[in-house]
Amino acid sequence: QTIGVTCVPFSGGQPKGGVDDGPVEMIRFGIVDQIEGMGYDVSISDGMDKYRSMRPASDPPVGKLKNPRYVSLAARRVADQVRAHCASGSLALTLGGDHSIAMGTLVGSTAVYGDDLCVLWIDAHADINTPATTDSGNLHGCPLSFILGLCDKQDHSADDGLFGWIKPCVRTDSLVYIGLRDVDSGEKAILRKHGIKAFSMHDVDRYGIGRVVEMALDHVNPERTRPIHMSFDVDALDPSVAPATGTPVRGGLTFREGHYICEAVAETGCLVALDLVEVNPALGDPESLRQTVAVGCSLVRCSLGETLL
Ligand code: DIR
Ligand code: MN
Ligand code: MN
Ligand code: MN
Repeated sequence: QTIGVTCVPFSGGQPKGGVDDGPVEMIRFGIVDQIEGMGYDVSISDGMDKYRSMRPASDPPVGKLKNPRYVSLAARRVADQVRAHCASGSLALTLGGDHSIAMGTLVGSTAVYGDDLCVLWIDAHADINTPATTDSGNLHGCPLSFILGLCDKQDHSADDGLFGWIKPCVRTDSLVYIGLRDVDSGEKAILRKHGIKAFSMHDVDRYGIGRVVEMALDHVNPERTRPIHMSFDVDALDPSVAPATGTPVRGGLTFREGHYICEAVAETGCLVALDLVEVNPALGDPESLRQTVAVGCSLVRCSLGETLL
């Protein structure tokens, strides 16, 4: 089995610099050697330097959306690279970068797996704002609205066709969340309206992570036969576990709960794409950075089948 790695040094989906250094720090920490050490072949997409140079000279907001051209260009490139990995039968591992790049990873994976694919979104946030509901204008809070096709016609006239290349490619009942605890009121309305399954930290407290993961998989993948794309925002973890991230929220997943999710997904044998995003090495002291990069790498290894025994 080959792991097709796409490094995306990109921060245009939110205002804090440094998250573009997430991939290089994970590489420096040894993620590629670690994956090879598990017996996988690794193939790395070329031209990761190109993401930085893609920033347009001028990129004024469209409606409320910030850096819309830059985000669109970068995500489009991500989509091509992830599609290529999936098409060759590799598991597509994407190292971010902020979460706006998931517009690209999901377009890429669904181009190959179609609507058989299901999505596990592990995050403190729902990332489902539309161009109309977003307060911040940060596109890392919006990727799912594009992927699910929730932007209404008005949103689209506002973005001038900029994101028109993203066709709805995941059904709302093929998506499930774990870890939510900071969801905007407009997002809550969207989740309710479309009946999107979400396990918040309240559910993790009530049922325990074991049952939550089982219920989440039962919802989108009852026979455990559908290919799984897991998009893991490191801010799903508690800030005491993953402090170096742009929008930390208290009351998150413990170290073990985060790893349990990855181990359980690995056990299904269905994982075809994994995003590990929002590691920001610029935030916090050197120890916070080391801790966050290390946990990012171990989440990846567990998702690829590393076990405790
Ligand atoms: C907020 C925060 N919902 C927004 N989103 C974040 O800006 O749309 N996503 N931090 O990761
Ligand atoms: Mn988040
Ligand atoms: Mn749109
Ligand atoms: Mn996110």
